[in-house]
Amino acid sequence: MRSLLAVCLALALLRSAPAQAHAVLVDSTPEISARVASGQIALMLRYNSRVDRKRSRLTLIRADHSTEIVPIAPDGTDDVLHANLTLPPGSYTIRWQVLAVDGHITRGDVPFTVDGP
Ligand SMILES: [Cu+2]
Repeated sequence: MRSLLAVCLALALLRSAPAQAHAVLVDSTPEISARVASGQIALMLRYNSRVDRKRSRLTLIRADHSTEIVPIAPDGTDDVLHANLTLPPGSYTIRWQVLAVDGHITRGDVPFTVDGP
């Protein structure tokens, strides 16, 4: 009974969320247009609201336009996406697509450069 009440309360809160609650990127690692060292890169994307990790997608785009889906790590809070990349020097873009709690999908790009050792 207590958990049912909690679910109802959560639904009520969701419905009263403002219509403009779709996710906007507010911070990232690497930052947009940043230069990072080659090797392992801890990718982090932070949004202004919670996102549905299971219905969100990260795609790595290389300079030759080839692409690769980047697995989203399960850790972190609901407004953050984490992923681990190991990349040789070059120019890359992370294309993100996320589903926010208001049911709206937003997309964007984080371009960055990996420098040589
Ligand atoms: Cu929205």
